[in-house]
Amino acid sequence: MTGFLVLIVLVLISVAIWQLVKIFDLTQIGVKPEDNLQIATDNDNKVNGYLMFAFLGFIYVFMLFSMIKWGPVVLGKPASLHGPEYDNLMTISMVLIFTVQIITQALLHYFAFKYTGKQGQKAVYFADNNKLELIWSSIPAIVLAVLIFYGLYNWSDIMFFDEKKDDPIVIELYAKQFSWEARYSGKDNVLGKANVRFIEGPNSVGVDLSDPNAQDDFVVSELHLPKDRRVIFKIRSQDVLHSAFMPHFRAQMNCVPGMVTQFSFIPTVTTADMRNDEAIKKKVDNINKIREAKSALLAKEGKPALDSYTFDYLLLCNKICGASHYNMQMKIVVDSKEDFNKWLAEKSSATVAVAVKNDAKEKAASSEEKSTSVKDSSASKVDSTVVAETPAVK
Ligand SMILES: [Cu+2]
Repeated sequence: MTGFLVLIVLVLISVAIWQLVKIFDLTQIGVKPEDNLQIATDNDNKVNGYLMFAFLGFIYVFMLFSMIKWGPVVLGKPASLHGPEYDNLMTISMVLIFTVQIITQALLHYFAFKYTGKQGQKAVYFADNNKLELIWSSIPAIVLAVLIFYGLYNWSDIMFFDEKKDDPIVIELYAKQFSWEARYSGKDNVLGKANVRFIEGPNSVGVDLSDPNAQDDFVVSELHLPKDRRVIFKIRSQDVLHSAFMPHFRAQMNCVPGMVTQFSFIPTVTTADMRNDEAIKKKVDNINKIREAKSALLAKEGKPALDSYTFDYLLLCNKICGASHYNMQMKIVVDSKEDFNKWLAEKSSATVAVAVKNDAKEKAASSEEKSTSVKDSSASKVDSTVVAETPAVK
């Protein structure tokens, strides 16, 4: 692929040099018009006019082809309360763009054909026309203003919500190269303070264990959300800019080191219901067909087959944050209220504070065991310097 790109660049550079030489030739004094084949004849202009039409046909055909071929790849129905409004804005914008470009492309190419150059014909000098300018400035201005106001209205509707309504649950999303962790606020529904400097051992998101609110916090690597209940995400990053992207919920927010950003939505479709959705079923079948074909090829090479795919919501990173950015994802499960509460009760016992205490106990026990060994002191020193240096890594 790189070789092919280099080849194209070289060809384009040669064409550019060839054209520059031709222009240089034309500017030389003493060239007689009759030996100059570089000036376009009527026939050349006619050919160019028809080529314009051919190009118009090409872009229309390619547009239709793309819509039919890749149209089904777009996301299915939204799984959040604000999703349909968001999709509406997207649909209106796309319909407008399609309509305007179909008309303007046709006009542009038709006029290029109609007014092809003819020998001896001079262009009309046309300085300005206030009426025309008013029309082509005000129409786009009005249309764009309507779109922008509608977008702003949607944005504020999504971003400004009543934190006390809908019995919200607070969850922290912690981004780092190249994985996600989610911290639940536990029974008090208040997240304890956290700082990158507190990261050590099982305290992987840097919870401040002296904070009373942190005592019941727990960290998971699979995000569970309750259906029909508001979820407030508090988003942090350990190292670089990431972006928390939950496409099925039409949600995205930057994760910025050194600050907490926020996004909130109400999930409306459980994972089980989404798996039964006709459009999703079709997609899953399609993906599995591709995987089966690939597995058959792999089997020939004696390699293991690919797993079959089942639908899951995903939290993805949508900022190119490093080499393994593509693989920075976390599974999201939307549960019914009952299932979610069951899951929450199971997880609540495994809090960060307990994990840290257990870890400390284990360490103390193992260092007692090792105290007979001579190498022990140096080993634990190495360990503590690594931890001390971790926060400085940016
Ligand atoms: Cu990332």
